[in-house]
Amino acid sequence: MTRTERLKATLGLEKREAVVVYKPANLFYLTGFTGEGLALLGAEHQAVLTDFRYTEQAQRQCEGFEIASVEKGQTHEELTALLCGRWQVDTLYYEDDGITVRTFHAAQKATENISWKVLSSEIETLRQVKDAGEITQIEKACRITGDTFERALSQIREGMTEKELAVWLEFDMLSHGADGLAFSTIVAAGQNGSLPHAVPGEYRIRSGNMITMDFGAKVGGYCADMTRTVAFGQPTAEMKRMYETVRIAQQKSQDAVRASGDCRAIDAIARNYIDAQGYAGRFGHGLGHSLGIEIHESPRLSATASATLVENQLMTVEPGVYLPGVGGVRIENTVVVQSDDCRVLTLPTRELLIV
Ligand SMILES: [Mn+2]
Repeated sequence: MTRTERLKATLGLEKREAVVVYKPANLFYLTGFTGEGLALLGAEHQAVLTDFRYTEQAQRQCEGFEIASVEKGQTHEELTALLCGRWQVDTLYYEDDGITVRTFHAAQKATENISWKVLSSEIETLRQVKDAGEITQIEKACRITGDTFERALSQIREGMTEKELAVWLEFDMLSHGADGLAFSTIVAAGQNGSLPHAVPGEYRIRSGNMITMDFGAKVGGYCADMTRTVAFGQPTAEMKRMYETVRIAQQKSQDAVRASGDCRAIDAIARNYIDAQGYAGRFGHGLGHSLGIEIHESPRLSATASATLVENQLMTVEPGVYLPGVGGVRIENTVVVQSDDCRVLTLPTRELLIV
């Protein structure tokens, strides 16, 4: 079954119904299209709607789809209405979290006799479990990311700014096979390490700093996500203790990742351990998230999660400890959920490295 066939089966799509797909990640997942436009998926017809700039690209990328291009002055919504008339569609499913209010109003106006139904997360649910081809892309992305980290260790210099190190990481990934970046690189040195999502700035790295690097390559449209904290020069006893706490929390919780694993219970393994070491409240984010076409996907490993893991989901496991005025430590691996355990795709050591 193709992905669109699976979606139509999940929805029980009837002859007079169609799905309109605007969200870029869903559009790419269902059609392979990376340009601007949308997909219209009927029970018997399916089309990618775009404009002149992407027509040829869509023809190359979207096998099994009719390619419809807007005429001059025509909106995508008017073209949608035209196809609905041709296909005798009277009901459209749409992503209520994927289009603007303006687009929705334009679409409703263009398709006066059509009724609209909200799609819940059916497409995202299909995306949760990855096929072999998707896992291969993420594995490649993780390999490139890990190799870049290994090379970065000999590049860190006294006086280098966080931003310079971030740019070095990004350039190196792109020079070694990454198609793009999975997200904006985080480099946080010294006290900045207490900000989980620090933006790399002009702070100059100096001896005694811990440096957190959170970054990832994108390959074939799929993301990698990795974090390591290293010591530049001798770390204090306090930083070493923080590091060991996070390292053990990461290992214990990662060891619990397997099919049928409870997302909340896995989070609790890391959280309880960190709390018990005297850092209660200093690990303020979830333990991990799924990833794929997007860097943050469902399910999540968190204190409020209710899902259980399924084989071939990709998860990050990334506990951290953050102490304002002192700094922070985070260790993050990307793993594939397997029936009895998980396969780790992030290969660099989790031991404390002093560079
Ligand atoms: Mn992450």
